[in-house]
Amino acid sequence: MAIKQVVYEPLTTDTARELSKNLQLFNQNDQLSAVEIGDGNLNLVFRIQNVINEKSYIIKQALPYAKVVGTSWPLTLDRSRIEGESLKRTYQLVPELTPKVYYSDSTLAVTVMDDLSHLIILRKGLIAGNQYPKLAKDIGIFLAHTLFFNSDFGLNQQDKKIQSSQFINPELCKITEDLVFTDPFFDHDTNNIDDTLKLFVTETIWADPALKLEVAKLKQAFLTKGETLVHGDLHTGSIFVSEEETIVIDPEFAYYGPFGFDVGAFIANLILNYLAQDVHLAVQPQKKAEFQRYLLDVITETWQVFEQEFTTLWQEHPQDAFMNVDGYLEQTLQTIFSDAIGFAGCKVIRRMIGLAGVEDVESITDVNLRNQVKKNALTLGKKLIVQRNELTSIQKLVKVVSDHA
Ligand code: SR1
Ligand code: MG
Repeated sequence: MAIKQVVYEPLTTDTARELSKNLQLFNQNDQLSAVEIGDGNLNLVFRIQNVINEKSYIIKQALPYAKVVGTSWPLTLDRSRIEGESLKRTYQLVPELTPKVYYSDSTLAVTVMDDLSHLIILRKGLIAGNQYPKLAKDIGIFLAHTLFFNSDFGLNQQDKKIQSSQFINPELCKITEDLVFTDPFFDHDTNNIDDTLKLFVTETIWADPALKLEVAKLKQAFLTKGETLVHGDLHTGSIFVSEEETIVIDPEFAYYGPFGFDVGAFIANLILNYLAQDVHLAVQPQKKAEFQRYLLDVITETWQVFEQEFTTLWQEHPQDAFMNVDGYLEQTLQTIFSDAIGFAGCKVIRRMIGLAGVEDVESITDVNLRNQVKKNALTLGKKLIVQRNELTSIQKLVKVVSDHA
């Protein structure tokens, strides 16, 4: 059905509309609207809609550079292939939590998928103080199924090796290695730090050798633990939600990495929203307390659902002879948990001082209030990294967050 495009060119609204007709997503005579709606750091995103019956699709196209910086930062188009393959694999495992891919083309670097415009990006929903009753359960299930069934525990070990070779993603991993695990911990020119915060960052982060040692270990885990196919960028901007639905998008950073990476990313972004609510909801103390309690409950329930579901999958679909050995499951879960807390700490810190901030915090216009949130986040991120092996239960983790001032 598709017409193979041999040369890459960035789409325009006109060529995106034309492509959707060539792909027979619509009839030739349909009147279509096309709008570029991408607000992320890297890609073009077009929404193509039949103006009469409102049927619509998303065409996502990778640009050959990082949009957030410009053409001076070239970036592989292969991330589009990775994203398409990851979405298709995830759709096999959790179809209700993933957009369906209708077409992908690695030359044009496009992926055509469900339009999710009836949902809201979770980050925006949380900033607005909305609660999503299904979120924790859905993300717990998403994490358990994707992480288990792409690992040697749940996938034939030969198949896992073949699959892992399809997700070699060096350039996108390098972004994470630099922006999450390296640059924020040094006085690096990619960092984005208000002058009034620089002394605090110097003393609290850059001059702390014990912190740096722990970050070095976490970076090493990111570099070497090819345990399972991770989403690779599971922040609250990568999740669409409503009260009834949760859909995870945007796995262009997917690669074979540590079990705890996605878990940590999700927790980190909930923590950042929690800290930012000190300002956003400052004039509504009761709503603030209630909403922050909700965020902690989401963290708790996500982990509990993940743990229960992972345990069930471990017992029902074992691929390794050792999986019924006493203590193996418990030790695996404990390692996932402590890795996740450490990764969460790194992600909290990178969003405060690194290249790409988060709207939850950056939308605080008063620089003093924003800096106070950033200071809280930096010291909490540090605690998570250095105390990760002592935080041996979800209750202990949540207490560290709620006790932190
Ligand atoms: C240059 S890309 C900056 C960040 O945006 C993505 O969402 C990733 O988190 C990446 O680190
Ligand atoms: Mg993204």
